[in-house]
Amino acid sequence: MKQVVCIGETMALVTPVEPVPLEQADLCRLDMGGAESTVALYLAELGRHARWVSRLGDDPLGRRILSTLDAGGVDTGWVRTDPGAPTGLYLKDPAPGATAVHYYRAGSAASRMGPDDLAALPLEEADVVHLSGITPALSASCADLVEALVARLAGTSTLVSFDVNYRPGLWPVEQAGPVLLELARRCDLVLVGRDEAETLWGAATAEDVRSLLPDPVTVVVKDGPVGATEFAGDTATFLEAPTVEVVEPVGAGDAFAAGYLDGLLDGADPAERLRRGHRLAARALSSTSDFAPAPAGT
Ligand code: KDG
Repeated sequence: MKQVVCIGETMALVTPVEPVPLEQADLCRLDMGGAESTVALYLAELGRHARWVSRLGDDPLGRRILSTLDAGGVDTGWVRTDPGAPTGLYLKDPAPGATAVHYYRAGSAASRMGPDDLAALPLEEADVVHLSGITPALSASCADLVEALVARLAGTSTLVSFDVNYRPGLWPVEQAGPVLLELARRCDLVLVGRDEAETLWGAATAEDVRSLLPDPVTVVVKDGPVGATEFAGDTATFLEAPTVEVVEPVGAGDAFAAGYLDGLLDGADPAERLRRGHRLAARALSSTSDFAPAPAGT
């Protein structure tokens, strides 16, 4: 079976049960959130062999994350427990039109990952290795891990998928912009929001992003409710997004990435790849969880 390996940090997540600001919330839910493990959860749900690679603390939150991923069908066999550091935590703070996040992740177990975490893993056997621009922002050793990974997989048959995922709470744009652009240029597939490309690189349109990331990189530029454009070789394909009543947007990009990768692994044409991305993103937009449970009866 085709295998996707997703690498990155997952944290415990506290979210108000109703989409109200934290200061006003009476009830909160304990959940988990991590861009790459969310992609793995959707892919596992779609019947894919999806692995997640990371470190967790030797604590109840780490064990809870591990058992949730196991129950979701994600292969966690390569996850390491680090007794020397805690599992990270983040809080979602919904506000009209935007959700703020508060991180308690500095010095977390995952932030202590480095190139050695991957050295012995047969990543070349995977069809896709998926990573995000969050990881190089976590620590110097995590930045080294990403660098070593991209260098190692260059020129192999493993497709390196990179979701830019700029997190302003982790690093300033002046630092993140050049690092993320340089990494994106060396990956096979890049997923990026139009607005984040503008923030990071001043690229205002999908075509501007394409000109920064030319062939052979396949680029998917997501423009929220407008739609998404895939640039592959000389071909540009745009697909409008479905209309969705947005409950909470965090996690929609990960859902899109999973749907798109699922289409790619099936050899689906560009419009179908984008359609699968939009379909899962719509599900995530309708939920306050990063990984949105499948609607009843599906
Ligand atoms: O894409 C959603 C992620 O932002 C969320 O799950 C938390 O991975 C996360 C991060 O590091 O911000």
